[in-house]
Amino acid sequence: MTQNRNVHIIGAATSFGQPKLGVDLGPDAIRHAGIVKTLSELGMSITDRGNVSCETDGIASQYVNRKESNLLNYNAVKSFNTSLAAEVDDAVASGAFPLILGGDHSLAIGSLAGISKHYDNLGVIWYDAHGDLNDSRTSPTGNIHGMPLGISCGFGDQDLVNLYNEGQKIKPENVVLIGVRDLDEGEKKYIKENGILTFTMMDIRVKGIKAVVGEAISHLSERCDGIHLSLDVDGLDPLETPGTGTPVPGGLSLSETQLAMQVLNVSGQITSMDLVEVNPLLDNKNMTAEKAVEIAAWLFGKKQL
Ligand code: 5AB
Ligand code: MN
Ligand code: MN
Ligand code: MN
Repeated sequence: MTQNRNVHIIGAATSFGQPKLGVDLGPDAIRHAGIVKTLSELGMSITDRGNVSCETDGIASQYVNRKESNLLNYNAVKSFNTSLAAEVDDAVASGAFPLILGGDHSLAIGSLAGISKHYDNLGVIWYDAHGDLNDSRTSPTGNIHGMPLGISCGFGDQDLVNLYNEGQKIKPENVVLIGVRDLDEGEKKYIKENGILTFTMMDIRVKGIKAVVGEAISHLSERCDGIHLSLDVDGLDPLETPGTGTPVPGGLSLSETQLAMQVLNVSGQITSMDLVEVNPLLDNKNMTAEKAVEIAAWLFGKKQL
């Protein structure tokens, strides 16, 4: 596979999956940091499809509307992701590489719903401090941004599992976690029971990020017809990317992330990407959005010199 140079940027301006203000401004912060110009200069053909948003009637600010306890902003998350899935589906149908800018990570429910329609066996690399494998029973917070990978694997609220099209969107054996260091008990159990290939920060310290990403790619390319990269900026260390709602110390450095993206670029296997959890209201002079642009640039082939 070679890199698809036709990139459609889709802003997922949502904050419904968590309680902190400002993560819905992430897509525009990444635009201000120069995503279109940077990727264009690398020879990509960029279409910015603007932001997907949805009518909420103040649902987010009231932080209510639970379907059942422990699924906060349930209706808003569901309606937002249904709109997002349609937009992403349309981008993939047109032959483009969808680059979804977030926004909180609950948006992956919609992005994976739209993308997976086009693949028989979509692989997913989840680059994150967290597993995002909770459901309403295991979640300590009720925040749906801690659940999208579980939901996409068919675990949890069945209306969210069946969002946009029926059934689970990805198989747990087609998932690789990279950078995890903050898992809840239910997530640990889910990973063990489903045999999800997991590289914790300790594994990365032992093996090195280059070997880890190489293993992830060889695991997935054997069995998958496309690979989605879902990159949560809290996978990086908060020293590098402070503008995010759930920072966890001891993460990947920017240069390790550069190496990871360059290995993925050389593989030519990545067919779509989420770049999520950038919150400019928690940031220092938009540096996290600037790092997000750098990360995308490395994935799309930027070289050191
Ligand atoms: B993120 C936590 N596991 O479920 C939960 O940032 C944190 O998308 C989730 O990775 C973090 O609330 C979700 C404690
Ligand atoms: Mn995270
Ligand atoms: Mn996440
Ligand atoms: Mn987060």
